[in-house]
Amino acid sequence: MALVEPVARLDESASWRDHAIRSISSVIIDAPTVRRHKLSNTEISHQGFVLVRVMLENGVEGYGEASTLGGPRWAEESVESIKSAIDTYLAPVLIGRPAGLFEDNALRMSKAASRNNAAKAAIESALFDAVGKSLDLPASALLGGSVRNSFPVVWALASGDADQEIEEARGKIERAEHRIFKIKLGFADPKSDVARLSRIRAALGPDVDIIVDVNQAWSEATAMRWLPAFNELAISLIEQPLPAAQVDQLGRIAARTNIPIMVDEAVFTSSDIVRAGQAGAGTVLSLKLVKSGGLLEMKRAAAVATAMGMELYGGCLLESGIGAAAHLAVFSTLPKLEWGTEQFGPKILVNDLVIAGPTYRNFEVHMPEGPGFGLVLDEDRIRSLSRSQ
Ligand code: MUC
Ligand code: MG
Repeated sequence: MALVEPVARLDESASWRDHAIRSISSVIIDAPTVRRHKLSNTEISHQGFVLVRVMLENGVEGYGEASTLGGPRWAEESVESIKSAIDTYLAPVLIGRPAGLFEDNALRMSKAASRNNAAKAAIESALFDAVGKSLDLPASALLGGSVRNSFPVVWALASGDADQEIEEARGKIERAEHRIFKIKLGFADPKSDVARLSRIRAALGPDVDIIVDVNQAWSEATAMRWLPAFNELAISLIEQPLPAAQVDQLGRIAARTNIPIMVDEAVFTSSDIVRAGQAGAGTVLSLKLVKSGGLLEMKRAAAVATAMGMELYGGCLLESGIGAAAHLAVFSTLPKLEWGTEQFGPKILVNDLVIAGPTYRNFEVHMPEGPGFGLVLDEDRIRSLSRSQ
């Protein structure tokens, strides 16, 4: 009860009225990628986003983005379902509310719709951006303040063609953009996957860090048979080899291998983290806004994982500079992010959706500077890639 009073009084104060949400709009964007990007269960040549704009009464606009991978394939949300959830259920419960009551706004969204995490995260991102800009503060300051501004950044090799992947990786190393590579597996049979991996390791040499992502494609038996080969290839991390629901089976695999296992699709909520931790299913967690459903919840997920003894990896779902900046704002506030981040999404797009956003140099991604997320949108590009309403 104690909380109700101050919140009610704040609602009436002039500055909270200035920060009240006047409108929330959303648009679907289809952005071409520089090459085909393959996962075990889908492949894309266009990335789908929903761009959210929140306008406050003071005239300040904040941006958020929901990313999907191959329609409702990587997770259950698609750009169409995200837009519909935002327009029909989530925006109406927030209009007129003070944008900076982040927790209260998140509660309202959870009451209006269960799950729909990407949709909620896109709105909450736009709220943080708008309030940060209104207060002339970076969004990270509203999340506890940054402890770092740049991060070692992973690149994913995902064409399935070893020659192309070797050339792509060499280019990234030469330009000092990336020297940690995540190789997508599971779209070919395990024997071909291991052969492809061996060719890449031989070509790139022993000093390059290689992690693999199987995107749930293997059974426990397949993992038992093929994971030992990864030791010889000096693979440093194995991401989500088994189906998301098979947490106990993943625990048994983790107990048998010397290489750390990272849980991705298996873990969306904090309860999932506890369950995975108890089953010994993973020693590393991939953090993503589309899983947590918001910036605050992603921070909580990081804390729960750390308490369960897991290390943290800054995941992505191929966001543009808009979603990448929102992730980096949260990652920058985490006391530990042992595995860096894979926020390379802006670079897989033929053209990013921002003119000012994250930058890539010295093998790191650098957070944009400035109030909110520090973004300047490429409005012409966005217009040309937006679906007609
Ligand atoms: C995933 O499963 O990790 C992130 C990078 C990438 O290539 O795919 C995504 C999703
Ligand atoms: Mg993954």
